[in-house]
Amino acid sequence: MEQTFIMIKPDGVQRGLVGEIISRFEKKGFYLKGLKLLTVERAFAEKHYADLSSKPFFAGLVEYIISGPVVAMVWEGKNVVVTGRKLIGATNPAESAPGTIRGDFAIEIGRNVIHGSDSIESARKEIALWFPEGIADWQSNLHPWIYE
Ligand code: 3AN
Repeated sequence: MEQTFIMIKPDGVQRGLVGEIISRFEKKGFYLKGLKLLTVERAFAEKHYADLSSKPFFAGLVEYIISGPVVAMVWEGKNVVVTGRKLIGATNPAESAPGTIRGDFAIEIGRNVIHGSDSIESARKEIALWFPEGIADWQSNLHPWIYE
C-alpha cells in the first residue's frame, strides 16, 4: 500500500495544530504508520531540502525548519501521496483553497505549516531519511466502508 511522508513544521507545532492535522488525515481514512516529535539539525534540514539548495529562499527555509520541534509522520493508503497534497493545499497559502490545511491555517509561504512528499519516489526517500530505524509493519485492516 502507498505511503507518504508528512511533516508538521515548527509553526504548526507551536500553534497547536498537530491534533487538527492528524485528525484530517485520519478522518479521510488514511492509516498512521509512523510518528515522532523531533528537532532537526541544520545539516539534516539541508539534506531534506537538498533539491531547493539553489533557491534564494533556501537559507530562510532551513532556519525555519530547525527553529523548533516538528512532527514527522508516515501515512498510508490508496493514492495517499497525491490525496495528501490535496488535503494540504497549494504551496503558497495565498493560493490554497479554503478547506485545505494551508487554506484554513496559513497566510505566508514561509510559514505554511506542513510538508507532504510530492511523488512516490520522494516519499520513499523522505521516509528513509526521517525514519532510518524503519516503520513498525502492523497490518492496516482495510476498512470495508472506505475501500471497495
Ligand atoms: P511544497 O512544500 O508544497 O511541496 P516546495 O517543495 O516547492 O513546496 O517548497 C518547499 C518549501 O519551501 C515550502 N513548503 C515553503 O515552505 C518553501 N518555499 C517554497 N517556495 C518559497 C518561496 N517562494 N519563498 C519562501 N519559501 C518558499
